[in-house]
Formats: sequence, structure tokens, C-alpha cells
Amino acid sequence: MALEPAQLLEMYRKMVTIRTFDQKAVEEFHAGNIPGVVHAYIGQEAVAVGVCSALRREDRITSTHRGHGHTIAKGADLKLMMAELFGRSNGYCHGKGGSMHIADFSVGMLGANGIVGAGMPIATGAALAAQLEGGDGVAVAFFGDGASNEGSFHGSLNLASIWKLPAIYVCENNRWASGNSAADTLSVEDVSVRSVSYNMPGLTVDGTDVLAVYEAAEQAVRRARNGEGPTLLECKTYRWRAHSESRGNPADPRPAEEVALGPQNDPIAGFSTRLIDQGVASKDDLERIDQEVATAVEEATTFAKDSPLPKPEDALLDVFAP
Ligand SMILES: Cc1ncc(C[n+]2csc(CCOP(=O)(O)OP(=O)(O)O)c2C)c(N)n1
Repeated sequence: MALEPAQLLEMYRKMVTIRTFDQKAVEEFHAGNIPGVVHAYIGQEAVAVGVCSALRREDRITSTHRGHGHTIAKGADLKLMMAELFGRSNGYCHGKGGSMHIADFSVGMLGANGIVGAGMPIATGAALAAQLEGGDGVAVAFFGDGASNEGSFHGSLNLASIWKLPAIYVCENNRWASGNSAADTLSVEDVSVRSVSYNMPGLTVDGTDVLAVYEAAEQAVRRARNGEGPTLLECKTYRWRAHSESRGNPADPRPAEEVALGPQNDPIAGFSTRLIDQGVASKDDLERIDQEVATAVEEATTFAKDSPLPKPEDALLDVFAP
């Protein structure tokens, strides 16, 4: 489906928002203002935005420990996200969840997850729910190459296949699972070939090309909405930062020459060149969007910093569902 200029610019805005948000999160983490942990999504923006641009608001997604990108791409509120990272009571989880536990059911975001692989069964359940609801809703699970070695991946894909669930399994293959190289830990070169075992289509696309991701996701979504069942979509990408932000200076086991290649294949720079070359936007138009995004992220950070910490006596509130 051809995208309108407004949709292309919205994709650009979303990618820049994810990048700017995570750059800020990294900065504030190292300034000592964010407790816990931050796993930056920088470099992988085209995957979340390409996939979520093919979804409706009411479609559901599950995310990972590296969840800010998916959450923003699905339309979550930056202020509530940043306040959650800062552990403030105005955040999505009232400051008790932090970076790895943000959810917003109102936009179909069922949750980030600190347990590797744990989002896939949840998305499979959401796809079953969509099927039982009788409409044409779909569910998407985002996960890493490391998670594709977990039992939850294999159980989820098998169930989705036999029940023809409207599910899309999106593997973000960034070549590393924490300190483990996919070259040492994956039984296959392309995760997408695992689709054969589960009798569903599988394809690999350039995960730094937002339009390639969008086109593949759009096809998978169309199949799912038509009752034709699940798809495994692998997006080859790269994370620019270490596995997670840490205080001190732990070694990043990835070869320096490989890490340097990440920014040379920048998904945002590549897309902005295309938008300008195709006459969709001028350099000034894109810079205006960059500026608006920077302001929104600044406002979210100020909101977070101005928000109160949770009260100790409220520690047991919101732990159980009403
Ligand atoms: C079940 C489980 N095992 C191990 C961990 C520790 N852990 C956290 S992130 C991570 C690597 C995950 O790699 P991948 O799925 O490729 O995602 P990426 O970090 O590359 O986005 C590991 C092993 C965990 N959180 N949960």
C-alpha cells in the first residue's frame, strides 16, 4: 500500500522521537537520575516504527526489556514514560515498574518485559483473544535473536500455527544477546528459516530500512486479518549502545570495528535522505520535526523531574489487580 506524505513524515517523527527519548534516557541514567536499568533502542528505530505503522491503535503488541521504541511507536505518552523511568508516582506504573515494565492498554501496548522471551506467549494469547472476539484484530510480539532460542518462541509459534492465530512474530536480530554473539548461539543464520518448522511464512528484511519493514509487516498484518494465520518476520538490525547502560565502565564484548558500522547505516539518516530526494519534505521540514521532538522530550523530562516519588506507605498499592 502506497504511503501518503503525511504517513511518511509521521514515521520519521516517530523514529526521531524514539532516538531522542533514548538519548535523553541514557544521559539522565548516567547523571544518576534514573534508578534501575536502561536498555537503549538506539539504532533499531526502523523496526518498531515500520511494524507499528502497519497496525491500528486497537491491535496489541508485546515488547521486551528493550521496550521504549515499541512503546513510543504504538503511541504511548512520553511524559508518563519518562516519569516511570525516573521512578515517579505520575509514571505509567506509579514509579514501581521502571523502564522494563511499561504498558499502556489504551494504545494496545500490553507491556515491556524483563524476562527474555516472555512477551511471545502473551502476544499469542492476545492473538487468540482477537480471534475469539471475531473481529480482524492482530497481535505482534517483538523479541530479540536471543529470545528466539527460548522455549517460549517455539511453543508460541506452534500454537499460533495450529490455531491459525492472527499473530506476527517480529524478531529483531541485532546479532547479540547481551554478551553472546548470534554467530555462537543461533543454530541458523537467519531466524526466519525457523518458520518452516511451524508451517508459516518467514522472511528476513533489512531492519534499518523502515519502508522495507513496513511493507513486510503490512503483508503479514493483511494475512493475519484475513484469517490466514501467523507470520515470522526477522528484521536484521544493530544496537548502537552496549547491551544496557551501566554505571562504571563494563566492557562491551562486541568488536569495535563492528560497533562503528552501526551509525554508518543509520536508519533515520537513510530515511531522511529518501524523504528529501523524493520531494516529500525539505531539510527545513525535517529539522522542524527534530526541533518539535526535542521540545516534547525536554517537556517529558521536566514533567518527570517535577513529579513526586511514590510514598513508602503506598508500596503495596497497585500490586494486585482490583
Ligand atoms: C529468561 C531470561 N534469561 C536471561 C535473562 C538475562 N538477559 C537479559 S537481556 C538478555 C539478552 C537478550 O538478547 P535478545 O533476546 O537478543 O535481545 P536484545 O538484548 O538483543 O534486544 C539476557 C540473556 C533474562 N532477563 N531472562
